[in-house]
Amino acid sequence: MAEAGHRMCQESLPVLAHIWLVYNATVHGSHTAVFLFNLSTALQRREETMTTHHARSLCLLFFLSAFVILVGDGRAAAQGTAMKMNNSDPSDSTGQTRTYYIAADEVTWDYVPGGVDGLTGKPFRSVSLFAGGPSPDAKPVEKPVSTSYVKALYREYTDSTFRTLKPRPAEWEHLGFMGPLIRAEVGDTIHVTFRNNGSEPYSMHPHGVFYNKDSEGAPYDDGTSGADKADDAVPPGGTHEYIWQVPERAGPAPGDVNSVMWMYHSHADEYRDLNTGLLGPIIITARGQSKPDGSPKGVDREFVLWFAQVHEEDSWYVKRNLPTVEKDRAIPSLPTSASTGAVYPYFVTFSINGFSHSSMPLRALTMHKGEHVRWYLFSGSNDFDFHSPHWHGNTVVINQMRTDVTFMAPMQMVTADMAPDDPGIWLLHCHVSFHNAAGMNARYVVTP
Ligand SMILES: [Cu+2]
Repeated sequence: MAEAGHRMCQESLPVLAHIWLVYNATVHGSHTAVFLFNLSTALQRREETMTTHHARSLCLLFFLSAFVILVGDGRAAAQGTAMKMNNSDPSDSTGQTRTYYIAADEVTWDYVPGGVDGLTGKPFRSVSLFAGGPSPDAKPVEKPVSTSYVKALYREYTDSTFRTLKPRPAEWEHLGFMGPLIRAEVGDTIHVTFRNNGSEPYSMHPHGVFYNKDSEGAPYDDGTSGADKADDAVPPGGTHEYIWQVPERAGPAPGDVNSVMWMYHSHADEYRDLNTGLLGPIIITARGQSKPDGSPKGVDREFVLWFAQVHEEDSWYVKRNLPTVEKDRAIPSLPTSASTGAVYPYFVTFSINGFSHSSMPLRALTMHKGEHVRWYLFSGSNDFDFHSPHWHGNTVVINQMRTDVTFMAPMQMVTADMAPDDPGIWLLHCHVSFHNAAGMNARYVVTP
């Protein structure tokens, strides 16, 4: 038995040794390769020169060396993976400090600014059906309704006095009712001074970046107390400084393109705060991959789109916006004559960044043929915030795969790269037909 095993070892060793030689020459370089080459040569000459004792020693030596090298490789690989995938050492933040002054302000937002349906080019008919009387058999009546609501939105200021709003750059006009873009590169630190100008407690809770318990922006029993609770729900009139670090694990992983998008949102009362309008985007570029303006190298244009249904009846400002919502008994509206089973009254809005019915200005989604355009998409947080963004006219690459439709579960994020090659005015809409009919669409422009 031992002799048979020994013979098998002797016969297969030259082949194994050669495979091993090639692997190690590639991975470990010349020293290991030379050693294994000598070993392999010795094994090939086994018939002429080797005694059983020699062969046994070489066999043992071969497997020992293989074991030592493989264990070494495994440990190095594990360490490498850990560094790439889970480097959350905040002391790694040796880059820039990115400072932002952001307030939660109470402002009025119109879901159809300009009052024109961009798909038809005609004035948008903002009406809803209401119960015609106390009897369930009463004929419903149609009444005009407003597309404007008081909301709390994040807005950027120039400094800690919060006196001067920072103008939103033209290329970010498309953000609509979302808060300002927060940018950073791996290695940076983000400082946000947050002022709550609203009438309810609000916070800033980021996704993806590294934070300590005093910068998480969410109240729950996490075993902390004192200063670590000051971030949870900043009272009306209060201010809090959130510090978020940007280690490797907050940036692109090996399968990503050279930037990733996260969101920040209020999490004092997650359900109401999001329907009130408090959210915004964060874009992180890989280390060394930012242009001077912070945008990722090789990308000409970026767009962030939030596909969301917003339940205005769950906003903190429902009483101001819809003072008679229950008394009025709005009937769930059918977006088209063909749709059935409507479950949403008019104050559940379907929009992209707060723009319904293609009311987003065309200039805000304009790009040139041949540019490298990066789309960051994410979804709302309500029960049926499942969306299927679809681009007409051009295709995108997502996770190295080609498509023109993608899919998002609530608050899911997707990055899509496009090289537009087809000039025109193109539809970009949620492919859930009900959502599209209810207004979840926009148009983008590719210039020649
Ligand atoms: Cu949808």
